[in-house]
Amino acid sequence: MKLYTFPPAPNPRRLSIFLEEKGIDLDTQVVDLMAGEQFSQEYRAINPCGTVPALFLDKGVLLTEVVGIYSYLESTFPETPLLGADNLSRAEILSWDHRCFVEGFQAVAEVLRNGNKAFSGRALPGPVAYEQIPELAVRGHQRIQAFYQVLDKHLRGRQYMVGDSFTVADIAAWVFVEFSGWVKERVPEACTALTSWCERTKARPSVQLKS
Ligand SMILES: N[C@@H](CCC(=O)N[C@@H](CS)C(=O)NCC(=O)O)C(=O)O
Repeated sequence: MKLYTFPPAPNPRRLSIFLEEKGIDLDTQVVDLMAGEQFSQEYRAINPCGTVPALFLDKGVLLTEVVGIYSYLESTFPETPLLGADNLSRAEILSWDHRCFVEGFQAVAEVLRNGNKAFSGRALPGPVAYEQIPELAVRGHQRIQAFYQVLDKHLRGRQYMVGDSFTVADIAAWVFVEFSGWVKERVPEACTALTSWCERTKARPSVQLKS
């Protein structure tokens, strides 16, 4: 199996933390998004979506969604479960992972991709050249603030996003908080539960940025 990725980008970062937590070492090729390598013919032949991460399996199947890659790797490498140990916890963990993606990541992406000339004609990732809608950048800032409040409320009285261990729900919430910094947002001081959780998460070896 071979992983195509660009570690600094948020979706690849979710996967890097997952791999680090589980101690999985994959054959990896970096697709440099800053250099536009996702648009190269060579990469498009592998992943027509032109996104990272992507996991090419020995069976000849390509997985292009983090959640699908998680699912495959969790079954293949069951040690250190990060998707929950029972049906109910898995359902809650995946629900939070999804909320973080939709309400958190997409809000940051709305700001980044609609409020920055570098993404002109590339307002969404992928092969279609979507134009920017500046109003989405304004709305994105509001959505980020709203999602900080959601996470803060949820984390009151909790050590982790779900249950009593670190899971992909914590990974998603953490990468959202990190990614929100890219658009100069930060967790408000009044969000004390979210801030304490961030302090605990920040101390984990798996989230340390590699130089
Ligand atoms: N739904 C995909 C999202 C993948 C995605 O949007 N990746 C971004 C990096 S975070 C990308 O490849 N962007 C390419 C581009 O901006 O051209 C997943 O779950 O991984």
